[in-house]
Amino acid sequence: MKLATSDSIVILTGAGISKESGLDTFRDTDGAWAKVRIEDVATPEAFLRNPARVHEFYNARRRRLGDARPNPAHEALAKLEAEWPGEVLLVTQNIDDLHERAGSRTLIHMHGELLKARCAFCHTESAWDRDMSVQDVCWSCGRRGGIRPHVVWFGEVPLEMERIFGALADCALFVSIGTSGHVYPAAGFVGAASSGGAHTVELNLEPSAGASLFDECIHGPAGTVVPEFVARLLAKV
Ligand code: BJW
Repeated sequence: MKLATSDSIVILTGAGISKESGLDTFRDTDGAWAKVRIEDVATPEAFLRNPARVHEFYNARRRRLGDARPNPAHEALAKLEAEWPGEVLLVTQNIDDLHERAGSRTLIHMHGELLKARCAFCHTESAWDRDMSVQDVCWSCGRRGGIRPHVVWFGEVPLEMERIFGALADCALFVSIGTSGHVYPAAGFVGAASSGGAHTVELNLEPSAGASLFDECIHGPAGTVVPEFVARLLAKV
């Protein structure tokens, strides 16, 4: 891998990076989608049909955040951002706050954040760290029943797409960590980065659905392979 220290890096993370912190992935045999149906909790239609069921799913996950701690993979990415001379943009599909808690600052939560709420009526956002219910009243418009998790469900447009695709077109290195490569547009980032001339690397427990699209694949637990990969990059500085 030829990389100058002034080159920019884009990193994509998915649920696999938080697995060793005690949070569930989605598509592993013990993942969230083995316990609940996507159609019941992760679509706008599910929220219209049964908002209490959707709140129950996200309330349980929000409560579990308190017990989770950043692991060595989150910490290594924060160290990379702090020490790499070029730009480092971290794009996460995860709605947990483990990257922030590890110290990452240049971070996009493309699928939203568990610790924020949004009003379906007036579209304003607010920080939110407690259970959510259909009885909650909007802090801005005062209406009841529209408070929803600030997350991106199937059929909704992920956040900050223009900024992400701009960074993918300009980066020299794209690294995908702990994601199965089943969900678009994130699964298409490797193609966008390759088209722009970037070297592409997958770090995942096992080959993802798009593994053949990467220039280099390293398979193993994120808590081990990410710190090793970051050390390899920082040795160039
Ligand atoms: C480890 C590990 C360890 C385990 N160490 N690794 C047909 C074709 C193409 C696209 C579509 C299509 N039909 C519909 C679509 C679009 C749709 C889509 O992609 N569907 C597919 C299922 C086919 N996408 C959308 O609707 C998106 N919106 C959209 O496309 O808008 C249009 C548009 C886009 C761009 C510009 C303009 C317009 C929205 C997608 C929303 C996804 N939402 C969810 C839930 C909300 C958040 C939440 O509840 O948390 O986001 S679904 C869920 O999947 C969640 C995740 O962020 C996302 C990705 O999952 P992830 O992170 O990859 O987890 P897993 O479990 O799948 O994989 C974990 C991996 O880790 C595994 O590989 C393990 O091996 C590994 N692992 N332990 C390292 N210790």
